Amino acid sequence: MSRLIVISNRVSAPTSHGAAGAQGGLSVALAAALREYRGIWFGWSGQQTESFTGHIDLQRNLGVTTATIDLEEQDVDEYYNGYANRTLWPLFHYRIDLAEYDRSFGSGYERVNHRFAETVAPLIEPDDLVWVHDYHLIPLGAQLREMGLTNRIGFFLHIPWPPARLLVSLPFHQRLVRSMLAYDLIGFHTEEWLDSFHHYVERELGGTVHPDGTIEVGDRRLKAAAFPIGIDHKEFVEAASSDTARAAHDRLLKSAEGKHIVIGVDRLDYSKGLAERFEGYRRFLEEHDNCRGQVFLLQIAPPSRGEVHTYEAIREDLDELSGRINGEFAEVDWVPIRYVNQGYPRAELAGFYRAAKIALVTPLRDGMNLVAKEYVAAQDPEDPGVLILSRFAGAALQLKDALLVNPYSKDEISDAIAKAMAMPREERIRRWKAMVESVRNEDVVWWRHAYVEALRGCGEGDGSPPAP
Ligand code: GDG
Repeated sequence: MSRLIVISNRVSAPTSHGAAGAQGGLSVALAAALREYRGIWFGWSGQQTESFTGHIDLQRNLGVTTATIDLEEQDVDEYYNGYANRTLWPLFHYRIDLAEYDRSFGSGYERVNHRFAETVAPLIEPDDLVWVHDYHLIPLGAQLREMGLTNRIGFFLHIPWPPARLLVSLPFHQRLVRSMLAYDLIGFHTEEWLDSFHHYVERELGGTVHPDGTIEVGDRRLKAAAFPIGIDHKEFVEAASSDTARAAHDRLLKSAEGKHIVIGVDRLDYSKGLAERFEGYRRFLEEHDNCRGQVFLLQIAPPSRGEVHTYEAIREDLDELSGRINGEFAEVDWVPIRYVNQGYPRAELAGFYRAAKIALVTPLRDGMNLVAKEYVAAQDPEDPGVLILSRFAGAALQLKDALLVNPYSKDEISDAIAKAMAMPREERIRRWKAMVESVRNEDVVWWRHAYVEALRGCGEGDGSPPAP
């Protein structure tokens, strides 16, 4: 069987104590894929050096080989903090107002992709399957082709693909998208992002999309398809019933003193709609004064990308907003929002999810959103909580039995909280059963098999993902 070479911006070597802090399920999932297919996980170490050396740090931990490189400070500023997180991230999340265009970002992005290509190419053997991840590395496939690689190379985008009308606001957008034609298979989370990609290819590149998912532009033929990522359901259910989870659950419930817990867990990021969520919750408190003192919002929001100014700004805004709401409504024995800027180990998180009667997962735009699926997985089947989910998260296409809301509407958020608080147990169970079936069936193991087998089949079969 061919080896799998996974390439992503950051690499997290697996540890025996599992993922802690703000590390998500994706790194656990990729490590599992590498164990299964053997191979190497290549990317940036997260460390900076004075000047780029190309030195590869090869390590083997718990059956996974990782190969990492350090980057220069200028690389990190222009490629990671710059083009990836100040240009592409906001634009792809429909925030053209926040997207910054700077010539040095674009050249830094190209340069680092080239550095990745040059250093990883010698590690790749002719039969290897190469799987490139996310918006940091869009042009990498084309750079590897320039170095003569003829392997099957796939790309997976973890964030939304924006509508063509937005994407054209990016300088050199055609150059970026044309570079993607070097891949054999491009994966998105949902049909919606896939449709937007098709639309761009037809409208801006004059390409053709065939009914079997093949895309043709000039003499290039490739596949694009939707592969909705899942969580490791089995692992998460186990984590939720561990002693650590039980202790976290009991600690939170004890401190709640009988009040309903509404939970939110998000990296501190403007795409997650935290300010809008707080405003929606404030509307709920205004409209349901009988519920004040009966409920509180626990918002866990570990900071991310602190080097980028907009992230500092959102942090300040949220500090202020949560403080204002608490000042406005708090009583001597009740605070409406517990706003926590730190990460917790996964098992503790699972315990918190289980203790919460309601989850507010209301991103303004999200490729998928794994928190929604983790919340569902962690519930007690006899007495599950209610998921309130943004209709603009990729997960909303699978979790149709959540209470779907427009995250920009305070009224919808407020009404959904009220509905969730009053929802009878039978209805909660019925909705949860429908949701957990998709979380269980379309889990991360299904996702990686579907993608890797489709990549392997490129040029042979029709490349479409197998049924779950
Ligand atoms: C990108 C896309 C897509 C959060 N706080 C803690 C913690 N987390 C974990 C969650 C979850 C992960 O972080 C967040 O995943 P999301 O999917 O919700 O969001 P992004 O980080 O934006 O991920 C997204 C994803 O890629 C995968 O393709 O779904 O749309 O934006 O796993 O649990 N984990 C721990 N402690 C915390 O305090 N341990």
